[in-house]
Amino acid sequence: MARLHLFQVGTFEQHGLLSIAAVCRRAGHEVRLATIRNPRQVAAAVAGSGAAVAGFSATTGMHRDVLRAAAAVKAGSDALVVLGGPHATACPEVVADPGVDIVCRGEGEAALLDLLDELDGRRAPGPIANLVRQGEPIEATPLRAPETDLDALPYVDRALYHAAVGRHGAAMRYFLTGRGCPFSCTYCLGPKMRDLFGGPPVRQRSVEHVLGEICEVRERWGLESVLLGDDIFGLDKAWASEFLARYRREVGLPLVCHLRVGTFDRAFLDELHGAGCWMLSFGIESGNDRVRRQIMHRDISREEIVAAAGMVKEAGIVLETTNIVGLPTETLDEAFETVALNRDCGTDLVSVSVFQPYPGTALAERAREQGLLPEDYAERIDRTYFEGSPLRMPGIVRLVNLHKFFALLVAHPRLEPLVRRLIRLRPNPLFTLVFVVTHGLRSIRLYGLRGRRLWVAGAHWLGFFLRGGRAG
Ligand code: B12
Ligand code: SF4
Repeated sequence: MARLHLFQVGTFEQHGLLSIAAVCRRAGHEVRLATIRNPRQVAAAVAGSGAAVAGFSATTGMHRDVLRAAAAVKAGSDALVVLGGPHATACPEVVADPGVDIVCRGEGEAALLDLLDELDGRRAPGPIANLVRQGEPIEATPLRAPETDLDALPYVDRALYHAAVGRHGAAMRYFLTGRGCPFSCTYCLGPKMRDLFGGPPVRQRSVEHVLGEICEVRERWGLESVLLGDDIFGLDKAWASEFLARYRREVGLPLVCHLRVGTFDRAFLDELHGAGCWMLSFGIESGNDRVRRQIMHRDISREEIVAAAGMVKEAGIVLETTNIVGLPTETLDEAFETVALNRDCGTDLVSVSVFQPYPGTALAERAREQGLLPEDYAERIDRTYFEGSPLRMPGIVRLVNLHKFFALLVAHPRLEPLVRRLIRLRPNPLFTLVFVVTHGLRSIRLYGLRGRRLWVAGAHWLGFFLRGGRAG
């Protein structure tokens, strides 16, 4: 038995880490999980547990905090530090960081299990697919195909999560019915993963496996509503019909999911609604055809988006739309078209991000070639996509400011002349406050927050504001 200590940023259920934990525990290894509060606490936890491996997960932006914690672990123990997650996959050269011993590219369940087995003497030492060790050439590391039989993986280890993070009541819980997406939006890491690892673009769990997990969670910890976190829910309509019919009978709890325009019709929405789906989201992303089609590679027309929104509303489902502003070469007027399209769609909840050029994505690469990004742009990416932009292009400050007023403008179009004047000013705490209040109200509605959970969320958003719009 080898000992593994995993660390996560924030309190959200990180299914990547929890899946790794479940696989390693099933094989008989000892696994602990903690949230990263500060480097000293992390180093003390590893030293205190006698872990042979400390595992961290990082998205680009969060990686700086994670690397600081990793460095403290290296300074205070003999544990091997392994870094995984989207940042490690897209930027494996981070293995040269003094705080890191090994980087995991792509899926980590089988790779980390091989490493623990090696340390435990159950496996002969040697190269492990997906794991890049410090000092070894990145290109020499073999990559393994993603797991196609997702039913072979155990349910994510929520017991470990609850022990580390607490229960947070029986609120909305997050489930994944599959992995992957067949589309190729230029700002997303999904297409890069497909290029690197191959395999089928979408891998689906069986209906039985997903329902089994939902029912287990309901019995063990209580459950009020279900969030299906797949990139796009129900691409396989036969699968989705069977799932929704059984979900309605066997679970019957309120449901939220994410769709993509062009992958559903009214009949599917009726099935969703019948199963308890009260809210769904889809991406508008940009209201301007040039930006949406040429820059983002989203081959969806304005008319299709408006028609899809109409169908969602006719089906009696609350509509959330996701949007991005501040894309490379986007103009202010083009971004205002995104505001207008949200209004035309009658969006109930508006979610909006400032574009971040995640390394490995096609759009980051193009922006770099166009001279819109500094060489070290990955180090300038925010922890969240709610703050600034590393892009160097005329008008970017106004676009970043518009982000803060976006949801307000969708609801109150008469404010547009005022907002057009205000966004000429420098970014300031008042603009952040406008965003925090509008976004906070959205979260309250989305998660049905009340009582203690409302206070916790309020404290989170107040903290976000006091830190000047920076998370964590
Ligand atoms: C659901 C989701 C969220 C959820 C939960 C995130 C979470 N960490 O679980 C929420 C809403 C909280 C969220 C927030 C954010 N997210 Co998000 N999110 C996703 C989404 C849609 C699914 C994640 C998921 O559960 N995947 C399934 C699991 C099984 O895969 P996985 O997490 O990648 O884990 C596997 C491997 O990466 C690896 N691995 C992961 N960690 C480790 C650790 C070790 C030690 C090892 C060995 C291996 C390993 O093994 C895992 C199992 O195979 C992805 C897109 C996607 N399809 O992956 C984006 C994505 C991960 N998110 C992204 C971003 C940018 C964010 C935010 C920064 C945005 C924001 N506004 O703040 C935050 C940051 C949160 C954080 N604390 O780091 C980007 C990351 C891009 C990048 N290059 O870093 C992605 C890839 C989407 C994109 N734009 O392309 N997100
Ligand atoms: S549809 Fe969503 S998950 Fe799929 S490539 Fe586009 S942004 Fe990524």
